[in-house]
Amino acid sequence: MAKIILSCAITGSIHTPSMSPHLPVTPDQIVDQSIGAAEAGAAILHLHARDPRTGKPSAKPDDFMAFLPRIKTECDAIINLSTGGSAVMPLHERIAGPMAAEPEMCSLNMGTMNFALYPMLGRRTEWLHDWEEPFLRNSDDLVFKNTPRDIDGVLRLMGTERGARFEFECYDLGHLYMLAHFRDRGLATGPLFIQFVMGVLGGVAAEPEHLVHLKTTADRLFGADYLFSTLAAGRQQMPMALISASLGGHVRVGLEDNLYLSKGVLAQSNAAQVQHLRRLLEGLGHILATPAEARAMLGLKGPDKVAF
Ligand code: KMH
Ligand code: ZN
Repeated sequence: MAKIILSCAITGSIHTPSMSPHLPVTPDQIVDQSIGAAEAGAAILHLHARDPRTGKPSAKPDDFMAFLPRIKTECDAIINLSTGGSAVMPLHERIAGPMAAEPEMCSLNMGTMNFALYPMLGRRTEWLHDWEEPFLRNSDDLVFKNTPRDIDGVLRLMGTERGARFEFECYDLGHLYMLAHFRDRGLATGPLFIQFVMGVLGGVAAEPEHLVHLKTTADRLFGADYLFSTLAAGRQQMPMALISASLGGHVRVGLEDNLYLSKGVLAQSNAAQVQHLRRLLEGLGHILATPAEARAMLGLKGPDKVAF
C-alpha cells in the first residue's frame, strides 16, 4: 500500500468563533494547533488567516506572517495556503497573503458555486462577534466565484511565477473537467493533487457512491498523473476519509471542515482529529507519509524557497 498523505486544515473560513472555543483564531492558537497537528502526523497544514481581534477570516499578508515563520521554524510540515480565503472576499483579496508568502503549495478552487452556510445558524442566538450572524445568514445569496479567468490567474501568479503547486479543490464532477481543460492548456501540470470536497451545500454530498464516481472519472481524465485526497465537511469527515484511503487516496481532516470528534463531542484541537484518524488508518494497515515523503510525491519546490 502506498503511504497516505494526511492534510490538516487548521481554521478555515466556514466556522465562526462562537461555534467552538477550540477553533484557533489568534496567531498563538494557530501556531500551537498547527504544531500539534504536525506532531500527531499531518504532513500538510492547510492554512487560512484570521483577524486576531474578531476571528473574522482574513487573507492579509500581515495576518499570515504573524504565524507562518513560527510554524516553519517549529515543524517540517508542508505549509499549504488557501487561495479560497473566504467565499465573501474578491479574488485579489483572497490571494494577497499567498502572493506575499510564496508557499510550496496553495489551494485552487475549480469552479464557481453556491456556498450555503446558513443551516449552521441553527437555534443559536448568542454570538461573540457582530459579524458572525449576518455572515451566515447572507450565505443564502453567496456566490463563491472561481471563473476560468480567476483559475487562470491563480495558476499563473502562484504556479508559473512563484513555483507553488496546487491542492485542486473539486466540489463536483464538472470541476474535474475544468481541471482537465487547464491540464490540456499546459497550465496545470502533474502530478496533480486533487482534493475531492464533499458535503458543502452547493457542491456534491458526502456519499460513498459519489466518491467512487469522482475517482473513476479522475482515473479516466488523468490516468497515473494524479493523486487524490478527500475531505468531507461535517459529520461524514472520518467515514469518508477511511473510504478515500481504502480507494487508494489520501485524507484531510481539521477544524476548518468539522468541529467535532464524534457525535456531539467537540474536538479539543486539530491534533485530536489527526490522532483519531491516524489510529483508524493504522488499524487498517495504512502508513502515513512523512512531510519529506509527501514533498517527493507532490513534486514541491521545498521549504527553503518560500518567502517567510
Ligand atoms: N473548506 C473547504 C470546504 C480553500 O481553502 O481554498 C474548502 C477549502 C477551500 O478549503
Ligand atoms: Zn481552506
